[in-house]
Amino acid sequence: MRLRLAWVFAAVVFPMAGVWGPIAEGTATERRPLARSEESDPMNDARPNILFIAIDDLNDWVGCLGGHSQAKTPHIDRLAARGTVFTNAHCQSPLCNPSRTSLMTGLRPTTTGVYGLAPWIRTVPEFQQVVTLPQYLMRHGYRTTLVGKIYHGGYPPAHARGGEFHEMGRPEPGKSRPERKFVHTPDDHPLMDWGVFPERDEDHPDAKTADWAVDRIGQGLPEPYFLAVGFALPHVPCYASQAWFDLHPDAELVMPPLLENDRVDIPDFAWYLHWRLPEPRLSWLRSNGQWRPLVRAYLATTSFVDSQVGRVLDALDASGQADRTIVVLWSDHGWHLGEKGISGKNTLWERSTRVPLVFAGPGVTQGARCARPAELLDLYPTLAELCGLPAPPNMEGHSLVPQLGDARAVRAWPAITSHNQGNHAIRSEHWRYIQYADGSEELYDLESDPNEWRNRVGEPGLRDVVAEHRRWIPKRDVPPAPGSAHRVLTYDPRTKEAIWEGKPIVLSEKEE
Ligand SMILES: [Ca+2]
Repeated sequence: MRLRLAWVFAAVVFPMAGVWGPIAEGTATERRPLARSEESDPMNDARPNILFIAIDDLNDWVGCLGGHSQAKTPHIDRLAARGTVFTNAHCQSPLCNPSRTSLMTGLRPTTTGVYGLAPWIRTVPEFQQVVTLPQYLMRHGYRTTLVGKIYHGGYPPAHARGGEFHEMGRPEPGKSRPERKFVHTPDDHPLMDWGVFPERDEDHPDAKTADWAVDRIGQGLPEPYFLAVGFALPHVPCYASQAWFDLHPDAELVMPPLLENDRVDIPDFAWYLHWRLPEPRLSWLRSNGQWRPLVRAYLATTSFVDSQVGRVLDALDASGQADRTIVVLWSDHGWHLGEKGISGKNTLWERSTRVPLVFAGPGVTQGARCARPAELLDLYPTLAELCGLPAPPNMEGHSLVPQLGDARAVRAWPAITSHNQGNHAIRSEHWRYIQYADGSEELYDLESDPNEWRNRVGEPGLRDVVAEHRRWIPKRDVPPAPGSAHRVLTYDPRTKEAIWEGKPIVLSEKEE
């Protein structure tokens, strides 16, 4: 009982941190009838459907990206084989809410000021009327259906869903928590847990999400449709049944490459981006014998969520609609599993920013791999173009259609990731350049140093490289939007004071 109370308390204190948000409650669906104007487009018969699959906190540990030699993701890999996989795709923010807000609006976090786990974009005065991807598709006759985690933490709030989409699936709740946590991290945050649970795959909330999507596809969605299916794993808690752990035996586990003292050549400001987090540091994982179990659980839950992706893909194939359906699969950001001394996200390094991004279906080259930099906010204009719709206005991303036709097609832009005002990473094909709010910098040669172990920013021979990357720092770089909370960092260059979640940062209190 005490544990349950603790979890209720934590859910109140960390309302935006919940993996199983209000979406997962109840069995009904919320539906809105189609407006007449939405049905009148005579082109609708020719427009492809969109199956939009989101995975939470999945880094490049998938077979087709090769981020971990033991990743077992046969279903994502088969999707990649029948489409184009972007091997250099990056999130716009290394955190759920800002990354998803950016993807769904086509706007950078530095434009909206949405950097934290709050606010919901519609509460930001300037963006109350912003047209999201589902809304844009609705205006062009698409039936829009969402299930699982698409926006962060149950956004939009239940009272504010009108006009956002036609229907939101509310699958039967799965068994989301064991009786007792397996792992007790320093603050014992309810989400920081991993282990074998539940006993049966079908009881996991992600299986319920897949069930709902499979049923809906089987019933025959009115075409053209946009069906968004959002899975919660491998976001913590990393729970899956025994079979998925058996697929990744502890004795054979390959641990991620690690350089001791990796951070000696990194500015202190890098610590400020993830000053205090529920995700434990590597030092804690090691001293508590939890590093291997976490790596194993991440691989196991990734394999499990891959199997649920497979069920949805099978349902699409069985529907007879696959040849007129674009499938896009993405993750909102990556995850550290010990690299650079931490677990979790909230950094501007490759481990946090690199994401799986796969397109398949009409207009997409099969079996292609594109190494050009791609951004998640490219999805909105890309899907619009693939569907033959007019180019949506005010997009900050760029359509990937040229690369979906020819993976070698040149791309003029790097991928940019920002985390709170003033902190940016610029990822080109060859380099990663980072600039923090206090002006400190990093530069990595990803071709010779894929683990980003050697910060080369001070080398005289690389000044031109630094200058070329610096010019991509977003010109518009706004402070946090009203209502910002959770993971919010501000910096005052006059006083040199950094504030983390409302409290001044004192460097000597750094927790490594
Ligand atoms: Ca996430």
